[in-house]
Amino acid sequence: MAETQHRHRLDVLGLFDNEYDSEGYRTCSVTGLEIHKSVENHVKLFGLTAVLFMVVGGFFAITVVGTRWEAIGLLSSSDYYIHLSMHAWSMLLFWIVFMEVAILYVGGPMVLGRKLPLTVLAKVGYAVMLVGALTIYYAIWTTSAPDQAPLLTAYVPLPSSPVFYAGALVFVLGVVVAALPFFVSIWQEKRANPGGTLPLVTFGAFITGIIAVEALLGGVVAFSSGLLWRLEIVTSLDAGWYRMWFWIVGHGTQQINLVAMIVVWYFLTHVVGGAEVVSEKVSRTAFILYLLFINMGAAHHLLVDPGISTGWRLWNTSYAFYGATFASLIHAFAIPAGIEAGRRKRGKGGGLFGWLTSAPWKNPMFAAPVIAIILFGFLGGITGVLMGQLQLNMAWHNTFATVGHFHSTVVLGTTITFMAVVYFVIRTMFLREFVSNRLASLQPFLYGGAMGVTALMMMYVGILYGVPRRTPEVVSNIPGTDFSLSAAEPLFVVFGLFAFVAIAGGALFVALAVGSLLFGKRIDPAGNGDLVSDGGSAVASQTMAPRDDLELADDPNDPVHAYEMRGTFVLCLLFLAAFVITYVLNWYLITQLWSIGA
Ligand code: HEM
Ligand SMILES: [Cu+2]
Repeated sequence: MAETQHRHRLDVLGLFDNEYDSEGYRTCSVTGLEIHKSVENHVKLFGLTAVLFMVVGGFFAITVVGTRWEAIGLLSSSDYYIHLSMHAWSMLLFWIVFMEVAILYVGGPMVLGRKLPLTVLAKVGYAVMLVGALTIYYAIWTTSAPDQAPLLTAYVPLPSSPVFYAGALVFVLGVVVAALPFFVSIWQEKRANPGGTLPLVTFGAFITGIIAVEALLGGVVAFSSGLLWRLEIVTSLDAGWYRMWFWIVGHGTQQINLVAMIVVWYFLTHVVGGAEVVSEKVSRTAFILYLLFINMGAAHHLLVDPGISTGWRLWNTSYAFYGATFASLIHAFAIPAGIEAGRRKRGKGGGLFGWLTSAPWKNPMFAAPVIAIILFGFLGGITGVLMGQLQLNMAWHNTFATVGHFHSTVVLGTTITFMAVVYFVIRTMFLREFVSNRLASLQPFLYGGAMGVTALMMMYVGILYGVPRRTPEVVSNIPGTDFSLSAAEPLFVVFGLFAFVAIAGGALFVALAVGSLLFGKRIDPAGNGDLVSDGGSAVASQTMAPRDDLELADDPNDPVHAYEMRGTFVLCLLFLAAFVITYVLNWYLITQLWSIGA
């Protein structure tokens, strides 16, 4: 009783006041899941916090772009690095990681129909993450000589404030604590259901969780040794050693992003798009390949480091890492194939691409993940494999093209996908209508389209002109040299304009999310029928129900894999063609590099 009153007193906006039965459960009309309020409320808390951090990150995107577009030339070089550090930590760590904890709670206890165990730890983890984040903000914002703004990497021997390292350590530990309730819920499920197999979504979330813990432990080593070094308890720290440990977390968190994003792709395309899992075994095998090989990818950040052998670099970034690349290719086939076969089965196919043209494109919870799949694949995935290769890396390394690559992965892929999760949480958990359905339909296209062009321009100026990353001024002036990059100027105009449109698209997302929470009409708990018209609970339960036999979910008299997938096959051929062309082009460009200085 006391607890209920407490909750109501704090909940002035009525954001946490859904109706539950006496046990604290309610049935979701979209997924058919039994949702316990402990899970739902924590998902809301982490999700909402994530959006607020995106506001900060988005603000600093304005100043960063306004500086790199030298026609504007907003910031001085000392301020530039502070703003860039704020942008990177707000977006890549705070926006994304708070969302990821929410996604773990959805993929674990929510899908399993369980309570969130150890809610105290969830709250402590949340508070510790928040303290860590604010400490990092403080450290970055008050940077003064001899300390330098850390950027994302805080590379030793660049001295960053010890407060920064402490904040990073606190944040990482907070994430580990917040993830514990997720693992406990999986453990509880296995004890209650010893012979059962985890649902696909939960299985993927579990793999995400394991990769996360590995990454975060790497972060503990990197940031705590950085801290000891800055406190002068340790007098010298090997730069190469730090880089290796840093990239366990720096790259590892990108792998969490990738796997969490793929889990969401399965979840949303099934719930709102009418997809079905074509083969459970194949999709699960791909997740296991990630578990085994994906960490090796961290080595691709060390491809130009002199301290490690060529063989080590080649092995980790090529041979071993292709195990993970292969897994991505499997998902890249399995997800569209699931959409195609599932929709054909439901009579929404027709022709080669009828399953796509008839899809619910106006629904941002469908459109956003599909836009993400396409843009991530063509722009982020292909370039990642290219630049992860020893020779081609020489042309990409530390150029603006690198920034183009990772904005294609973490923005066009992860961020757009997580925006769809936020929309989903607003409609099905906060039970609010969007303040404008039309703008909500438009937003993923606006943001994805503009950011897609922005990322391409980053790649062009980097690869074609060698424009470096992380510098406020190159086009008009490289101090102490006659070397000129001014030929890149016209491309920077395109870059700048589209980047500002993309930022407007991000602002629209925030306005829709916050506006709908504050002013959106309340949806009747049985409402939301429009979300499931193409798929819905019956199909959704397929990815989410625990089962004893992996193929049980599929109707044996009408198996989904018996439906045609030729549209997906054509799309895959297109992808392959794009891959080959880009690959050959990059090798051609590298041959042109020899003429430097000739
Ligand atoms: C409209 C949205 C965005 C725009 C226009 C934008 C623009 C930029 C630009 C121009 C830079 C490069 C600066 C340089 O190297 O000199 C940058 C860096 C960066 N951005 Fe973004 N960004 C956006 C959203 C995001 C998001 C959503 C994320 C993460 C999820 C992100 C993560 C990063 C990171 C990690 C860096 C690198 C910082 C470093 O070098 O240490 N950005 N951004
Ligand atoms: Cu990486």
